[in-house]
Amino acid sequence: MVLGFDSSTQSLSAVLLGREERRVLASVSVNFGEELPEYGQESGFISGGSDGEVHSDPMMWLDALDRVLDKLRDGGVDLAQVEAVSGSGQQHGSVYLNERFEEVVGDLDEGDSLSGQLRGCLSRATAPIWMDTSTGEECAEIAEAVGGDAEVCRRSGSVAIERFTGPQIRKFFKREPEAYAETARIHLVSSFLASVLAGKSVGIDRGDGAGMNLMNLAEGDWDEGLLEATGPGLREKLPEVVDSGEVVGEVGSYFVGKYGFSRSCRVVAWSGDNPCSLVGMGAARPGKVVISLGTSDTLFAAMPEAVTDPRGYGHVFGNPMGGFMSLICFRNGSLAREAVKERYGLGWEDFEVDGLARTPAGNGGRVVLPFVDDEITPRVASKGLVGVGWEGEPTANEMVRGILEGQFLNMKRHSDWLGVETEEILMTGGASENDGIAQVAADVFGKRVRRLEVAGSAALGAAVRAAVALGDDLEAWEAAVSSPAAGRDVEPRRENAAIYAELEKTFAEALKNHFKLT
Ligand code: XUL
Repeated sequence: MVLGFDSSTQSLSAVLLGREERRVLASVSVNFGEELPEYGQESGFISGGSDGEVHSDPMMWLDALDRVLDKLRDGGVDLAQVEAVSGSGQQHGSVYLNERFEEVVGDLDEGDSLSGQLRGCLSRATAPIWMDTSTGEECAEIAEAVGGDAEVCRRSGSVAIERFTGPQIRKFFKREPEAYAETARIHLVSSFLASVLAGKSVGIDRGDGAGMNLMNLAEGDWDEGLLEATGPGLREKLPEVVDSGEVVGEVGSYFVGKYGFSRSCRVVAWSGDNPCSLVGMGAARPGKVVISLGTSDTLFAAMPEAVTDPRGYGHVFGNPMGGFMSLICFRNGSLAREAVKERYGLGWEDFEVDGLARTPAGNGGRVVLPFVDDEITPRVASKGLVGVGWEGEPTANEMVRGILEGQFLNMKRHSDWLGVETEEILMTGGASENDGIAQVAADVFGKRVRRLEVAGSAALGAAVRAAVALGDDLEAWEAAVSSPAAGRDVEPRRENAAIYAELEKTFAEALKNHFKLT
Protein backbone atom coordinates (compact mmCIF):
# COMPACT_ATOMS: atom_id res chain seq x y z
CA MET A 1 0.00 0.00 0.00
CA VAL A 2 1.05 3.58 -0.58
CA LEU A 3 -0.30 6.75 0.96
CA GLY A 4 -0.64 10.18 -0.67
CA PHE A 5 -1.42 13.38 1.24
CA ASP A 6 -2.68 16.69 -0.04
CA SER A 7 -2.24 19.75 2.14
CA SER A 8 -4.40 22.24 0.28
CA THR A 9 -5.68 25.68 1.21
CA GLN A 10 -8.81 24.45 2.94
CA SER A 11 -8.13 20.87 3.99
CA LEU A 12 -5.67 18.06 4.44
CA SER A 13 -6.59 14.80 2.74
CA ALA A 14 -5.04 11.41 2.34
CA VAL A 15 -5.66 8.63 -0.15
CA LEU A 16 -4.52 5.06 0.31
CA LEU A 17 -3.79 2.99 -2.80
CA GLY A 18 -3.46 -0.78 -2.94
CA ARG A 19 -0.47 -1.73 -5.08
CA GLU A 20 -1.82 -5.18 -5.87
CA GLU A 21 -5.44 -4.12 -6.31
CA ARG A 22 -4.34 -0.99 -8.18
CA ARG A 23 -7.14 1.05 -6.73
CA VAL A 24 -8.11 3.45 -3.98
CA LEU A 25 -8.62 1.59 -0.72
CA ALA A 26 -9.47 4.52 1.55
CA SER A 27 -9.55 8.27 1.58
CA VAL A 28 -10.06 10.71 4.43
CA SER A 29 -9.99 14.44 4.82
CA VAL A 30 -9.88 17.11 7.52
CA ASN A 31 -11.42 20.46 6.66
CA PHE A 32 -9.59 23.19 8.57
CA GLY A 33 -12.56 25.51 8.99
CA GLU A 34 -14.97 22.81 10.13
CA GLU A 35 -12.78 20.45 12.10
CA LEU A 36 -10.21 22.82 13.60
CA PRO A 37 -12.42 25.81 14.44
CA GLU A 38 -10.06 26.82 17.25
CA TYR A 39 -7.77 28.34 14.59
CA GLY A 40 -10.56 30.61 13.37
CA GLN A 41 -9.48 30.10 9.76
CA GLU A 42 -12.77 29.25 8.16
CA SER A 43 -11.32 28.94 4.67
CA GLY A 44 -7.84 27.87 5.71
CA PHE A 45 -6.23 31.26 6.02
CA ILE A 46 -6.22 34.18 8.46
CA SER A 47 -8.69 36.76 7.25
CA GLY A 48 -8.24 40.50 7.45
CA GLY A 49 -4.62 40.71 6.27
CA SER A 50 -3.71 44.17 5.07
CA ASP A 51 -2.28 45.16 1.68
CA GLY A 52 -2.95 41.80 0.13
CA GLU A 53 -1.30 39.77 2.87
CA VAL A 54 -2.72 36.25 3.23
CA HIS A 55 -1.18 33.92 5.80
CA SER A 56 -2.05 30.60 7.45
CA ASP A 57 -1.01 29.00 10.70
CA PRO A 58 1.28 26.05 9.94
CA MET A 59 0.35 24.49 13.30
CA MET A 60 -3.14 23.99 11.90
CA TRP A 61 -1.64 21.83 9.13
CA LEU A 62 0.14 19.75 11.77
CA ASP A 63 -3.02 19.25 13.82
CA ALA A 64 -4.75 18.21 10.60
CA LEU A 65 -1.97 15.69 9.89
CA ASP A 66 -2.49 14.11 13.32
CA ARG A 67 -6.25 14.04 12.72
CA VAL A 68 -6.02 12.52 9.26
CA LEU A 69 -3.82 9.75 10.61
CA ASP A 70 -6.21 9.27 13.56
CA LYS A 71 -9.06 8.87 11.06
CA LEU A 72 -7.17 6.33 8.96
CA ARG A 73 -6.10 4.28 11.99
CA ASP A 74 -9.50 4.49 13.68
CA GLY A 75 -11.14 3.58 10.36
CA GLY A 76 -9.33 0.26 10.49
CA VAL A 77 -6.44 0.92 8.10
CA ASP A 78 -3.37 -1.06 9.10
CA LEU A 79 -0.76 1.64 8.56
CA ALA A 80 2.00 -0.93 9.10
CA GLN A 81 1.24 -2.11 5.56
CA VAL A 82 2.09 1.28 4.02
CA GLU A 83 5.35 0.92 2.11
CA ALA A 84 5.78 4.54 1.05
CA VAL A 85 4.17 7.93 1.59
CA SER A 86 4.38 11.09 -0.43
CA GLY A 87 2.36 14.25 -0.57
CA SER A 88 1.25 17.40 -2.28
CA GLY A 89 1.21 20.90 -0.87
CA GLN A 90 -0.44 24.10 -1.94
CA GLN A 91 2.34 25.77 -3.89
CA HIS A 92 4.44 28.80 -2.92
CA GLY A 93 3.54 28.88 0.82
CA SER A 94 6.55 29.02 3.14
CA VAL A 95 7.31 28.03 6.73
CA TYR A 96 10.10 29.74 8.72
CA LEU A 97 11.92 27.69 11.34
CA ASN A 98 14.56 28.43 13.93
CA GLU A 99 17.61 26.35 14.73
CA ARG A 100 15.69 24.17 17.21
CA PHE A 101 13.63 22.62 14.44
CA GLU A 102 16.15 20.01 13.35
CA GLU A 103 16.55 18.66 16.87
CA VAL A 104 12.88 18.75 17.86
CA VAL A 105 11.59 17.17 14.66
CA GLY A 106 14.08 14.35 15.07
CA ASP A 107 12.92 13.52 18.57
CA LEU A 108 9.15 13.90 18.62
CA ASP A 109 7.35 12.45 21.61
CA GLU A 110 4.33 10.35 20.62
CA GLY A 111 2.63 11.28 23.86
CA ASP A 112 2.25 14.88 22.69
CA SER A 113 0.85 16.42 19.50
CA LEU A 114 2.95 17.59 16.56
CA SER A 115 1.85 21.19 16.97
CA GLY A 116 2.49 21.13 20.72
CA GLN A 117 6.10 20.20 20.10
CA LEU A 118 6.87 22.16 16.95
CA ARG A 119 5.23 25.49 17.76
CA GLY A 120 8.39 26.68 19.49
CA CYS A 121 10.41 26.02 16.32
CA LEU A 122 8.78 28.77 14.27
CA SER A 123 10.81 31.91 13.63
CA ARG A 124 7.77 33.46 11.94
CA ALA A 125 4.43 32.70 13.55
CA THR A 126 2.49 32.43 10.31
CA ALA A 127 3.12 31.24 6.76
CA PRO A 128 2.40 33.39 3.71
CA ILE A 129 0.40 31.34 1.18
CA TRP A 130 -0.31 31.48 -2.55
CA MET A 131 -3.21 33.93 -2.18
CA ASP A 132 -0.86 36.64 -0.88
CA THR A 133 -0.37 39.55 -3.29
CA SER A 134 1.54 41.86 -0.96
CA THR A 135 5.03 41.73 -2.48
CA GLY A 136 4.82 43.91 -5.59
CA GLU A 137 7.72 46.02 -4.38
CA GLU A 138 9.94 43.00 -3.71
CA CYS A 139 9.14 41.53 -7.15
CA ALA A 140 10.33 44.75 -8.76
CA GLU A 141 13.50 44.75 -6.65
CA ILE A 142 14.38 41.17 -7.49
CA ALA A 143 13.78 41.75 -11.21
CA GLU A 144 15.84 44.93 -11.12
CA ALA A 145 18.74 43.17 -9.36
CA VAL A 146 19.10 40.39 -11.93
CA GLY A 147 18.46 42.43 -15.05
CA GLY A 148 14.71 42.54 -15.57
CA ASP A 149 11.65 40.33 -15.54
CA ALA A 150 12.58 38.51 -18.73
CA GLU A 151 15.79 37.42 -17.02
CA VAL A 152 13.95 36.22 -13.89
CA CYS A 153 11.69 34.24 -16.21
CA ARG A 154 14.57 32.80 -18.23
CA ARG A 155 16.27 31.61 -15.05
CA SER A 156 13.38 30.51 -12.87
CA GLY A 157 10.56 29.71 -15.30
CA SER A 158 8.34 32.64 -14.27
CA VAL A 159 8.65 36.39 -14.00
CA ALA A 160 8.79 37.62 -10.39
CA ILE A 161 5.31 36.90 -9.00
CA GLU A 162 3.85 38.26 -5.76
CA ARG A 163 2.74 34.89 -4.40
CA PHE A 164 6.00 33.10 -5.24
CA THR A 165 8.26 32.27 -2.32
CA GLY A 166 11.33 34.37 -3.19
CA PRO A 167 9.49 37.71 -3.09
CA GLN A 168 7.76 36.56 0.11
CA ILE A 169 11.10 35.74 1.72
CA ARG A 170 12.48 39.13 0.67
CA LYS A 171 9.56 40.93 2.27
CA PHE A 172 10.15 39.04 5.53
CA PHE A 173 13.85 39.91 5.46
CA LYS A 174 13.05 43.60 4.88
CA ARG A 175 10.26 43.92 7.46
CA GLU A 176 11.61 41.62 10.18
CA PRO A 177 15.38 41.43 9.76
CA GLU A 178 15.93 40.00 13.24
CA ALA A 179 13.44 37.19 12.79
CA TYR A 180 14.95 36.55 9.35
CA ALA A 181 18.38 36.27 10.95
CA GLU A 182 16.99 33.76 13.45
CA THR A 183 15.56 31.64 10.66
CA ALA A 184 17.69 28.55 10.17
CA ARG A 185 15.41 26.80 7.63
CA ILE A 186 12.78 27.94 5.19
CA HIS A 187 10.51 25.18 3.93
CA LEU A 188 7.68 25.07 1.44
CA VAL A 189 4.37 23.61 2.66
CA SER A 190 5.34 20.42 0.83
CA SER A 191 8.87 20.03 2.19
CA PHE A 192 7.80 21.11 5.70
CA LEU A 193 5.28 18.30 6.00
CA ALA A 194 7.66 15.82 4.37
CA SER A 195 10.26 16.83 6.97
CA VAL A 196 7.83 16.30 9.84
CA LEU A 197 6.98 12.83 8.51
CA ALA A 198 10.63 11.93 8.01
CA GLY A 199 11.74 13.32 11.37
CA LYS A 200 14.42 15.48 9.78
CA SER A 201 14.69 18.43 7.44
CA VAL A 202 14.38 17.09 3.87
CA GLY A 203 14.78 18.60 0.41
CA ILE A 204 12.47 20.65 -1.80
CA ASP A 205 11.58 18.85 -5.03
CA ARG A 206 12.04 20.40 -8.48
CA GLY A 207 8.30 20.50 -9.10
CA ASP A 208 7.48 22.78 -6.18
CA GLY A 209 10.94 24.39 -6.05
CA ALA A 210 10.26 26.00 -9.41
CA GLY A 211 7.43 28.01 -7.85
CA MET A 212 9.80 30.11 -5.78
CA ASN A 213 11.56 32.43 -8.27
CA LEU A 214 14.73 30.99 -6.74
CA MET A 215 15.53 27.83 -8.68
CA ASN A 216 17.37 27.80 -11.96
CA LEU A 217 15.11 25.72 -14.14
CA ALA A 218 17.73 24.47 -16.56
CA GLU A 219 20.23 23.59 -13.83
CA GLY A 220 17.65 22.24 -11.40
CA ASP A 221 19.36 23.94 -8.47
CA TRP A 222 19.25 27.22 -6.55
CA ASP A 223 20.25 30.18 -8.72
CA GLU A 224 23.04 32.22 -7.15
CA GLY A 225 21.88 35.53 -8.67
CA LEU A 226 18.28 35.04 -7.56
CA LEU A 227 19.36 34.01 -4.07
CA GLU A 228 21.45 37.14 -3.71
CA ALA A 229 18.68 39.35 -5.04
CA THR A 230 16.26 37.88 -2.50
CA GLY A 231 17.92 37.86 0.92
CA PRO A 232 21.32 37.61 2.61
CA GLY A 233 22.60 34.16 3.54
CA LEU A 234 19.59 32.56 1.90
CA ARG A 235 21.40 29.51 0.52
CA GLU A 236 22.13 28.27 4.06
CA LYS A 237 18.50 28.68 5.03
CA LEU A 238 17.13 26.64 2.14
CA PRO A 239 17.09 22.85 2.05
CA GLU A 240 18.74 21.16 -0.92
CA VAL A 241 16.86 20.65 -4.17
CA VAL A 242 16.01 16.99 -4.80
CA ASP A 243 14.41 14.86 -7.50
CA SER A 244 10.68 14.52 -7.02
CA GLY A 245 11.03 10.75 -6.98
CA GLU A 246 13.73 10.72 -4.34
CA VAL A 247 13.25 8.70 -1.17
CA VAL A 248 14.20 11.35 1.37
CA GLY A 249 14.01 9.11 4.42
CA GLU A 250 11.86 6.71 6.43
CA VAL A 251 8.91 7.78 8.58
CA GLY A 252 9.98 9.13 11.94
CA SER A 253 9.50 7.20 15.19
CA TYR A 254 6.58 9.46 16.23
CA PHE A 255 4.51 7.96 13.40
CA VAL A 256 5.72 4.44 14.07
CA GLY A 257 4.82 4.65 17.74
CA LYS A 258 1.59 6.62 17.51
CA TYR A 259 0.02 5.35 14.31
CA GLY A 260 1.68 2.00 13.73
CA PHE A 261 3.67 2.75 10.60
CA SER A 262 6.46 0.34 9.78
CA ARG A 263 9.97 1.58 10.47
CA SER A 264 10.88 0.84 6.87
CA CYS A 265 8.05 2.93 5.37
CA ARG A 266 9.70 5.34 2.96
CA VAL A 267 9.04 9.03 2.63
CA VAL A 268 9.19 10.16 -0.98
CA ALA A 269 9.79 13.89 -1.57
CA TRP A 270 6.55 15.86 -1.52
CA SER A 271 5.73 18.18 -4.41
CA GLY A 272 3.35 21.01 -5.25
CA ASP A 273 -0.34 20.47 -5.89
CA ASN A 274 -0.16 21.32 -9.56
CA PRO A 275 2.76 18.96 -10.27
CA CYS A 276 0.97 16.23 -8.30
CA SER A 277 -2.30 16.86 -10.15
CA LEU A 278 -0.48 16.46 -13.46
CA VAL A 279 0.32 12.90 -12.34
CA GLY A 280 -3.10 12.28 -10.77
CA MET A 281 -4.82 13.28 -13.99
CA GLY A 282 -2.74 10.95 -16.11
CA ALA A 283 -0.99 13.75 -17.99
CA ALA A 284 2.60 13.31 -16.84
CA ARG A 285 3.81 12.40 -20.33
CA PRO A 286 3.90 15.19 -22.97
CA GLY A 287 0.97 15.27 -25.40
CA LYS A 288 -1.97 15.73 -23.06
CA VAL A 289 -3.12 19.16 -22.10
CA VAL A 290 -5.25 19.49 -18.97
CA ILE A 291 -7.79 22.29 -18.89
CA SER A 292 -9.43 22.74 -15.53
CA LEU A 293 -12.53 24.91 -15.54
CA GLY A 294 -13.07 26.41 -12.12
CA THR A 295 -13.56 29.81 -10.51
CA SER A 296 -10.41 30.57 -12.47
CA ASP A 297 -9.47 28.34 -15.38
CA THR A 298 -6.06 26.73 -15.57
CA LEU A 299 -4.21 24.95 -18.33
CA PHE A 300 -1.32 22.66 -17.63
CA ALA A 301 0.74 20.21 -19.60
CA ALA A 302 3.94 18.19 -19.42
CA MET A 303 6.79 19.66 -21.45
CA PRO A 304 10.01 17.95 -22.52
CA GLU A 305 12.12 21.12 -22.56
CA ALA A 306 12.62 24.06 -20.20
CA VAL A 307 11.15 26.67 -22.53
CA THR A 308 9.46 29.65 -20.89
CA ASP A 309 6.57 31.90 -21.85
CA PRO A 310 8.00 34.70 -24.02
CA ARG A 311 5.13 36.94 -22.91
CA GLY A 312 5.82 36.21 -19.23
CA TYR A 313 2.28 35.15 -18.24
CA GLY A 314 2.68 31.39 -17.79
CA HIS A 315 4.81 29.43 -15.33
CA VAL A 316 7.09 26.46 -15.76
CA PHE A 317 7.52 23.97 -12.91
CA GLY A 318 9.34 20.65 -12.72
CA ASN A 319 7.29 17.64 -13.81
CA PRO A 320 7.61 15.11 -10.97
CA MET A 321 7.99 12.37 -13.58
CA GLY A 322 10.88 14.14 -15.32
CA GLY A 323 11.08 17.14 -17.62
CA PHE A 324 8.90 20.14 -17.02
CA MET A 325 5.31 21.29 -16.92
CA SER A 326 3.53 24.51 -17.69
CA LEU A 327 0.86 26.15 -15.58
CA ILE A 328 -1.16 28.98 -17.01
CA CYS A 329 -3.89 30.62 -14.94
CA PHE A 330 -6.82 32.53 -16.41
CA ARG A 331 -8.59 34.60 -13.77
CA ASN A 332 -11.76 34.95 -15.82
CA GLY A 333 -13.10 31.42 -15.59
CA SER A 334 -16.47 30.31 -14.30
CA LEU A 335 -17.12 33.68 -12.69
CA ALA A 336 -17.04 35.28 -16.15
CA ARG A 337 -19.26 32.56 -17.65
CA GLU A 338 -21.68 33.03 -14.77
CA ALA A 339 -21.64 36.81 -15.24
CA VAL A 340 -22.83 36.36 -18.84
CA LYS A 341 -25.49 33.90 -17.75
CA GLU A 342 -26.78 36.31 -15.10
CA ARG A 343 -26.56 39.47 -17.18
CA TYR A 344 -28.58 37.99 -20.02
CA GLY A 345 -30.96 36.04 -17.79
CA LEU A 346 -29.93 32.70 -19.32
CA GLY A 347 -29.63 29.12 -18.07
CA TRP A 348 -26.78 26.66 -18.55
CA GLU A 349 -28.87 24.97 -21.25
CA ASP A 350 -28.14 28.04 -23.39
CA PHE A 351 -24.46 27.08 -23.19
CA GLU A 352 -25.23 23.51 -24.28
CA VAL A 353 -24.83 22.31 -27.87
CA ASP A 354 -28.47 23.10 -28.70
CA GLY A 355 -28.19 26.61 -27.31
CA LEU A 356 -24.98 27.25 -29.20
CA ALA A 357 -26.58 25.98 -32.41
CA ARG A 358 -28.65 29.17 -32.52
CA THR A 359 -25.48 30.93 -33.68
CA PRO A 360 -22.92 29.86 -36.30
CA ALA A 361 -19.46 28.63 -35.23
CA GLY A 362 -17.18 31.65 -35.20
CA ASN A 363 -20.03 34.16 -34.74
CA GLY A 364 -19.57 35.32 -38.34
CA GLY A 365 -15.93 36.34 -37.73
CA ARG A 366 -16.69 38.41 -34.60
CA VAL A 367 -15.01 37.88 -31.24
CA VAL A 368 -15.62 38.70 -27.59
CA LEU A 369 -12.70 39.72 -25.37
CA PRO A 370 -13.85 37.72 -22.35
CA PHE A 371 -12.44 39.73 -19.45
CA VAL A 372 -15.34 40.50 -17.15
CA ASP A 373 -12.74 41.09 -14.45
CA ASP A 374 -9.06 42.02 -14.53
CA GLU A 375 -7.08 39.24 -16.19
CA ILE A 376 -3.59 37.87 -15.57
CA THR A 377 -3.22 36.00 -18.90
CA PRO A 378 -2.84 38.41 -20.61
CA ARG A 379 -2.20 40.96 -17.86
CA VAL A 380 -4.97 43.50 -18.59
CA ALA A 381 -7.43 45.61 -16.63
CA SER A 382 -11.02 44.72 -17.46
CA LYS A 383 -13.01 46.92 -19.81
CA GLY A 384 -16.08 44.76 -19.31
CA LEU A 385 -17.11 42.33 -22.03
CA VAL A 386 -15.93 43.75 -25.35
CA GLY A 387 -17.61 42.48 -28.52
CA VAL A 388 -15.47 43.19 -31.58
CA GLY A 389 -17.04 43.30 -35.05
CA TRP A 390 -20.67 43.92 -34.05
CA GLU A 391 -22.45 47.02 -35.25
CA GLY A 392 -24.67 47.15 -32.19
CA GLU A 393 -24.60 44.95 -29.10
CA PRO A 394 -24.18 41.19 -29.47
CA THR A 395 -27.41 39.31 -28.74
CA ALA A 396 -27.59 37.02 -25.71
CA ASN A 397 -26.97 33.97 -27.91
CA GLU A 398 -24.06 35.62 -29.65
CA MET A 399 -22.59 36.56 -26.29
CA VAL A 400 -22.79 32.98 -25.01
CA ARG A 401 -20.87 31.75 -28.03
CA GLY A 402 -18.63 34.80 -27.89
CA ILE A 403 -17.47 34.34 -24.32
CA LEU A 404 -16.77 30.62 -24.78
CA GLU A 405 -14.93 31.12 -28.05
CA GLY A 406 -13.09 34.10 -26.56
CA GLN A 407 -12.01 32.14 -23.48
CA PHE A 408 -10.70 29.15 -25.45
CA LEU A 409 -9.07 31.32 -28.14
CA ASN A 410 -7.35 33.19 -25.33
CA MET A 411 -6.16 29.88 -23.83
CA LYS A 412 -4.95 28.62 -27.20
CA ARG A 413 -3.06 31.80 -27.94
CA HIS A 414 -1.40 31.95 -24.54
CA SER A 415 -0.36 28.29 -24.54
CA ASP A 416 1.31 28.45 -27.96
CA TRP A 417 4.81 28.38 -26.43
CA LEU A 418 4.79 24.97 -24.74
CA GLY A 419 6.84 23.34 -27.48
CA VAL A 420 4.80 20.17 -27.54
CA GLU A 421 2.18 18.93 -29.98
CA THR A 422 -1.21 18.53 -28.24
CA GLU A 423 -2.63 15.04 -28.76
CA GLU A 424 -5.76 15.50 -26.76
CA ILE A 425 -7.29 17.69 -24.10
CA LEU A 426 -8.27 16.36 -20.70
CA MET A 427 -10.95 18.54 -19.21
CA THR A 428 -12.00 18.74 -15.60
CA GLY A 429 -13.86 21.04 -13.22
CA GLY A 430 -17.57 21.79 -12.89
CA ALA A 431 -18.11 23.52 -16.24
CA SER A 432 -16.46 20.68 -18.18
CA GLU A 433 -19.65 18.65 -17.69
CA ASN A 434 -21.37 20.94 -20.18
CA ASP A 435 -21.19 19.39 -23.69
CA GLY A 436 -21.48 22.76 -25.42
CA ILE A 437 -18.50 24.15 -23.53
CA ALA A 438 -16.48 20.99 -24.30
CA GLN A 439 -17.45 21.23 -27.99
CA VAL A 440 -16.25 24.82 -28.32
CA ALA A 441 -12.94 23.84 -26.69
CA ALA A 442 -12.57 20.87 -29.08
CA ASP A 443 -13.33 23.08 -32.09
CA VAL A 444 -11.06 25.96 -31.07
CA PHE A 445 -8.10 23.66 -30.31
CA GLY A 446 -8.95 21.23 -33.11
CA LYS A 447 -8.42 18.34 -30.68
CA ARG A 448 -10.45 15.65 -28.96
CA VAL A 449 -11.69 16.66 -25.52
CA ARG A 450 -11.97 13.91 -22.90
CA ARG A 451 -13.71 14.47 -19.59
CA LEU A 452 -11.96 13.50 -16.39
CA GLU A 453 -13.68 12.87 -13.11
CA VAL A 454 -10.86 12.80 -10.67
CA ALA A 455 -11.77 14.03 -7.28
CA GLY A 456 -8.64 14.79 -5.31
CA SER A 457 -6.17 14.52 -8.18
CA ALA A 458 -3.36 16.04 -6.09
CA ALA A 459 -3.52 13.41 -3.32
CA LEU A 460 -3.96 10.70 -5.93
CA GLY A 461 -0.96 11.99 -7.86
CA ALA A 462 1.10 12.04 -4.69
CA ALA A 463 0.17 8.43 -3.93
CA VAL A 464 0.98 7.35 -7.49
CA ARG A 465 4.35 9.11 -7.15
CA ALA A 466 5.01 7.09 -4.00
CA ALA A 467 4.15 3.86 -5.86
CA VAL A 468 6.34 4.78 -8.85
CA ALA A 469 9.23 5.57 -6.48
CA LEU A 470 8.92 1.96 -5.27
CA GLY A 471 9.33 0.76 -8.86
CA ASP A 472 5.70 0.53 -10.06
CA ASP A 473 4.83 1.30 -13.67
CA LEU A 474 3.51 4.84 -14.18
CA GLU A 475 1.39 3.98 -17.23
CA ALA A 476 -0.35 1.14 -15.44
CA TRP A 477 -1.21 3.45 -12.54
CA GLU A 478 -2.41 6.19 -14.89
CA ALA A 479 -4.71 3.76 -16.63
CA ALA A 480 -6.02 2.53 -13.29
CA VAL A 481 -6.76 5.79 -11.53
CA SER A 482 -7.34 8.46 -14.12
CA SER A 483 -9.26 7.07 -17.06
CA PRO A 484 -11.55 9.55 -18.86
CA ALA A 485 -15.31 9.18 -18.48
CA ALA A 486 -16.53 6.57 -21.00
CA GLY A 487 -18.73 7.74 -23.88
CA ARG A 488 -18.18 11.41 -23.10
CA ASP A 489 -15.41 12.29 -25.55
CA VAL A 490 -16.05 15.26 -27.81
CA GLU A 491 -14.42 15.34 -31.25
CA PRO A 492 -13.50 18.57 -33.05
CA ARG A 493 -15.73 19.29 -36.02
CA ARG A 494 -13.47 19.31 -39.07
CA GLU A 495 -15.82 21.62 -40.95
CA ASN A 496 -15.05 24.36 -38.42
CA ALA A 497 -11.26 24.10 -38.59
CA ALA A 498 -10.79 26.89 -41.15
CA ILE A 499 -13.26 29.16 -39.33
CA TYR A 500 -11.31 28.90 -36.08
CA ALA A 501 -7.91 29.25 -37.74
CA GLU A 502 -9.14 32.58 -39.10
CA LEU A 503 -10.85 33.57 -35.83
CA GLU A 504 -7.60 33.06 -33.94
CA LYS A 505 -6.02 35.82 -36.00
CA THR A 506 -9.04 38.07 -35.50
CA PHE A 507 -8.84 37.48 -31.74
CA ALA A 508 -5.10 38.27 -31.55
CA GLU A 509 -5.66 41.45 -33.55
CA ALA A 510 -8.61 42.51 -31.34
CA LEU A 511 -6.54 41.93 -28.20
CA LYS A 512 -3.75 44.09 -29.53
CA ASN A 513 -6.11 46.85 -30.60
CA HIS A 514 -8.03 47.06 -27.34
CA PHE A 515 -5.34 46.54 -24.73
CA LYS A 516 -1.80 47.62 -24.11
CA LEU A 517 -0.12 44.23 -23.76
CA THR A 518 3.10 43.77 -21.83
C1 XUL B 1 -0.28 27.95 -8.59
C2 XUL B 1 -1.05 28.45 -7.42
C3 XUL B 1 -2.14 27.60 -6.86
C4 XUL B 1 -1.66 26.93 -5.60
C5 XUL B 1 -2.78 26.47 -4.69
O1 XUL B 1 0.70 28.82 -9.02
O2 XUL B 1 -0.80 29.49 -6.90
O3 XUL B 1 -2.61 26.67 -7.79
O4 XUL B 1 -0.78 25.90 -5.90
O5 XUL B 1 -3.51 25.48 -5.15
